[in-house]
Amino acid sequence: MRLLLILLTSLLLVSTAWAADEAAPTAPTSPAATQAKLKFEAAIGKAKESAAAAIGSAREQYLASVQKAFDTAMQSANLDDAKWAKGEIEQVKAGGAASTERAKMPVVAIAQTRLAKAGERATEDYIRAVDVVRRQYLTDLENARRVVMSESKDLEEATRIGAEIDRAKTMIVDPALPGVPASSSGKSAAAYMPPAEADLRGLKFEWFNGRNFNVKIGERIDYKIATEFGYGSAGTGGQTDDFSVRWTGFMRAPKPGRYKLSAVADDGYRVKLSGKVVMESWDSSSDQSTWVDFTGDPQEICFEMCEHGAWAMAKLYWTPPGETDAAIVPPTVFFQTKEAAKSGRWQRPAGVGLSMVVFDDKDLRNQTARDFDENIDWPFGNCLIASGLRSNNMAIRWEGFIVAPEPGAYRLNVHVDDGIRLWIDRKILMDSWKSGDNSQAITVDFDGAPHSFVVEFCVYGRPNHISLHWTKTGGFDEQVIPPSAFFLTKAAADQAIARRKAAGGK
Ligand SMILES: [Ca+2]
Ligand SMILES: [Ca+2]
Repeated sequence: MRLLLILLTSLLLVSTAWAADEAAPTAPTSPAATQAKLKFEAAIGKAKESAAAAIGSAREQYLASVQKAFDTAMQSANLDDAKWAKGEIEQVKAGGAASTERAKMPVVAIAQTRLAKAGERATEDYIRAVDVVRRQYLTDLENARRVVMSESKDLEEATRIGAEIDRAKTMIVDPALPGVPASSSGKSAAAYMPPAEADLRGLKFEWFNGRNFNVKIGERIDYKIATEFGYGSAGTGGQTDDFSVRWTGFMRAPKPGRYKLSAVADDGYRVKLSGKVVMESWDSSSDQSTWVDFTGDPQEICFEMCEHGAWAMAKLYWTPPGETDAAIVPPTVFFQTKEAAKSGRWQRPAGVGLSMVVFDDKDLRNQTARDFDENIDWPFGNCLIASGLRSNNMAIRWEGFIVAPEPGAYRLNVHVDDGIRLWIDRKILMDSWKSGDNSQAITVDFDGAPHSFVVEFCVYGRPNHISLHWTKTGGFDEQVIPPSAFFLTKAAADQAIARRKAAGGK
């Protein structure tokens, strides 16, 4: 089967890449880094073994089904079928791929489907396992670098470890990477990730000029209802005042129960669940709350807000059953379709967004959570950023790559309270690690290429928020930097740029 071939090809690609790399002269040599690499390779080996075992047993089951079909064909003297089954058995036993053409014999056809599914599952499991292993390796390398910096103070070794960190970041997550070209047919583990078209997370987000949805200007997918437009527009082409926006889609609570659902927006808002208005404050920005019994079934949601003048924001937050603190309603509950919400399958396509690490302290020492984020836009105020994560005396680091929609000068500005640091291409461009409003702006000349991007943020007390915006000189007014600008890996960013070019975009 093609799926198996793809899996085997991708395993091969990864192992080849690492074998070739081991000879690289720039490999770190310190004991901690060496140990990290050994541990890493052992874990990768284990992930491969388990993928191979899953595939092996699926192939055994397939062979048994084909054997059964062969026996049946022989009994009924159906020589054509028997011949086909015999050839298939020989081919698979010799290590070859199963036939991709759908077999005429129903038993085999069913077995083919089952084998394809098993192959898909094994690949997904493998990719997930590699990602976990990679993250551990990165943590170990960071620690090794810290050891080198504090003990032997060997700067060359620290640089080598830094290079290894960079390499490990891109090498593992996505095997179709520089140095590991995707095969001519494009078959690689990356090909397994759900394509962007199949990504049904999030809500439809539309923006309009006029306070009452007068003229629709644009739409995109948004991943949570918590955004700080600030003094900017809701999206390209939109006005910065007298506008309105609407999020629509489906939500499914993580567990059934009675939730205290709350909302706020500047200047007004209206929240509908299954078509019924549950909160409305169209002429004022005051917070409202209501109790909602979520059953675990998907529910249609519509959040509308209007902006009159000056500053603008919107936020949907809740207190889940058994919790005492309110938190922003998390992205994992929102889906574009009812079917997707029903399945609850919330899987991010490979390589999009930013990695997001949450720390329990302002010095970014004690990591408490590791997640992904679509963009940097958290008007959390007195809410938790997520249930179970404290929101004072903490810090967050976002990391990934940023791509501008077109080359040119951009004004990057951040609305933040409290501390902020921002690097592009490892150069620190914002550095204000102190309490209070630290909103500031810089000008960046972007070309069309991906640039490495890191933001660190800390909170001294409450309330607090961070929202990263940009303005394209001669292009568009200030807006929240949308999710489409962020990628986890350079390879993913390069692929997206190539796709956009192919689609005729910029
Ligand atoms: Ca405004
Ligand atoms: Ca306003």
